[in-house]
Amino acid sequence: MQERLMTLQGEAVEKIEKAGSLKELQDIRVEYLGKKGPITEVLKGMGKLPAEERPKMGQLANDVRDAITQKVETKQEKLEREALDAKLSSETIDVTLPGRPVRKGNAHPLTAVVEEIEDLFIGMGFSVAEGPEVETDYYNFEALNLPKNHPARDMQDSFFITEDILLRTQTSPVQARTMEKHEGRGPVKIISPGKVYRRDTDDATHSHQFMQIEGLYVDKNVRMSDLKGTLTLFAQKLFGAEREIRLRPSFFPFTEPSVEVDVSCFKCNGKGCSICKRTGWIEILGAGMVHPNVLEMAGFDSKEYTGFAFGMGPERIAMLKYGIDDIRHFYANDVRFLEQFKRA
Ligand code: FA5
Ligand code: MG
Repeated sequence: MQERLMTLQGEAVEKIEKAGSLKELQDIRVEYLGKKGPITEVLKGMGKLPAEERPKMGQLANDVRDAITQKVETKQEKLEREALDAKLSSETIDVTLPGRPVRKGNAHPLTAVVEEIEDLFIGMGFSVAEGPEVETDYYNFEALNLPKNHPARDMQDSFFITEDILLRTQTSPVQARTMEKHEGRGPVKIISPGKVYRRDTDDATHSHQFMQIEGLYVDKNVRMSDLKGTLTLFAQKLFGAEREIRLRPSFFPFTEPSVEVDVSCFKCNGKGCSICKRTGWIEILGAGMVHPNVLEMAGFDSKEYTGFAFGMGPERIAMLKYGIDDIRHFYANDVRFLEQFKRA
């Protein structure tokens, strides 16, 4: 019996040493130490031994079992450590590898120009106001001194939704809405960027949907010279410190007098080139002194208050600033176009 035990121990130790995985080791443990294993078998046969040999044999069987258990545990630790080392080394991050660059987007050129213009006017004390794109006939036209059937409505061909609701053709309705909120008390000093819609045929300089930026300053003693000063600063900040502006008489129903504002050509400095069509001047916006009817309709006393207003098309301004030859580039979302406007 002693011999049998020693052979079993030798076999088990040899197998344990050869075991290459935790699974294999587990199987060996079950094979030798399990309920149906040879050691249990030996212990069961103990009864057949003479009484004086039993303690000695029992001791030996226990020693063999302990030795095998000990060996399994040592091997198990070793295998676990190896598995962990392998995992750690395979998951190591090599921080010296070059990174994969993340493609960065940039602001849409139109957004960039609108934000630049906003910042500029905020710096002059204006705040930003907004209004709805689906507008009533009242705010888009009537409150701006354009009663129903007024011939000047033809200047802006409109998308009507019902007889009284339309897609706004201009940002000027925000003037009327903002003044109403002030309930006859100045100052009102806002700019209002946003989308507008007209039934214009799309071509290189026209779109049926485009942006405008409205400006409005109403207070006591606001004069035409304030308008000129404000717009001169605007033109110089946007197109260069040497720029001048000139005001040409024009017509808008909501301003009196009304003007078109030109900036001296930034390309040829006024000498005449293809950008300014040889005139030395480029038209950038429409403006004027707020019509007394518009002030009164919005609840302002036109004997006490005066104001100036202006409206510009940021697409046209961006086209001038960046030399873009077709307004449709803004809406086509071609990355080859958009990526040219990455700011440093
Ligand atoms: C107006 O819309 C007036 N509300 C501007 C104004 C405001 C005048 C306040 C006085 C006081 P006008 O129709 O000219 O004006 O349009 C203003 C600008 O919008 C134009 O100078 C142009 O830059 C732009 N614009 C007009 N139509 C289109 C179009 N179809 N596509 C792109 N831009 C356009
Ligand atoms: Mg015009």
